Amino acid sequence: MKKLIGIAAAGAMLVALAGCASAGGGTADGPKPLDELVVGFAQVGAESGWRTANTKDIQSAFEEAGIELKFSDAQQKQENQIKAIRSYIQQQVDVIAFSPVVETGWDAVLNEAKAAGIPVVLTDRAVDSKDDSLYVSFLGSDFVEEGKKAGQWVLEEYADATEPVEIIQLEGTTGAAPAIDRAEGFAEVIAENPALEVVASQTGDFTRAGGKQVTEALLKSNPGVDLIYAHNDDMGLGAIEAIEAAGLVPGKDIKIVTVDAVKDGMQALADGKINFIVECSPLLGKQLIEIVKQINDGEAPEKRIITEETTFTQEQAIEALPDRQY
Ligand code: GYE
Repeated sequence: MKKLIGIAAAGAMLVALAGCASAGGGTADGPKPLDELVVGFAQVGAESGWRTANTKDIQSAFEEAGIELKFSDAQQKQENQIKAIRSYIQQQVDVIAFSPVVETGWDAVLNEAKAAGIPVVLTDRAVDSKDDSLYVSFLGSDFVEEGKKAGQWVLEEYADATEPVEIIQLEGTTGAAPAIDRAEGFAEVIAENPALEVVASQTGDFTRAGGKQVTEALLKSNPGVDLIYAHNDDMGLGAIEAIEAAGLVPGKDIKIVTVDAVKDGMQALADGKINFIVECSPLLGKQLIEIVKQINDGEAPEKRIITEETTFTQEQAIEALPDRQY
């Protein structure tokens, strides 16, 4: 009898969940066939090698799954992303997924999606909102942890330092989750050794050109710099160009630590121009498909799905490079 009640309760729950799904773009009659599902994806832009790999991976995962993907590139502007999300709401897509360029300022548009009954999935970057009912799941890396891993390498590298170690930080896009969190994690760890000092910190907007320009200027005002911590590979690659142009040797005269581990970054690491890279995986496509399917099936996806990632030394980069897909 007990068992029967259990089954009845489970049945009632399923009905309730299916109700949620219908409010969320599925049909009241149960899941839609995959080839009838439509997902709108509002991408940040094409600012880095990471982003290009992320876009490719998402597009091919949808193609493989046979689910229609409407894709837009916001060129790193929040207003463009908001416009794209509004147009997806208007088109009554089944699910909206997006990677918020900055953390704040999303409540209004996400409330519109909620009112329209369209579930929202955050991929890669978080929003800073008190209302976590505005999205069903957040899939991506733990950026604070990435900053800590970068800081840990610096801490060990300069464990015996008696003189001050001058560090320049190249920040990602101002207000973006990975810029805020990678700075926070790094600062927390290097605080353990007072010799480690961030003498300058400026945004290079996650681009190679930005990293180069900022480094050029900061090398002039900080000629004694020992290390550059860049929030992504692309800015680190820009820094390499600036360091070489100044007649210095990247990786030796000035050490470089970055985050991402995309192919160009890994090549520079293997070549000895970067000293350490913390991996941040852009391959979120397959997991996003799983989340979309769960929503379509009336199941509640996990609220927070954290990407697994590692770190690379120069030796490890030489070994890993031949199999690197992106
Ligand atoms: O590290 C950087 C990109 O949000 C994790 O955005 C992403 C970051 C990535 O531009 O290269």
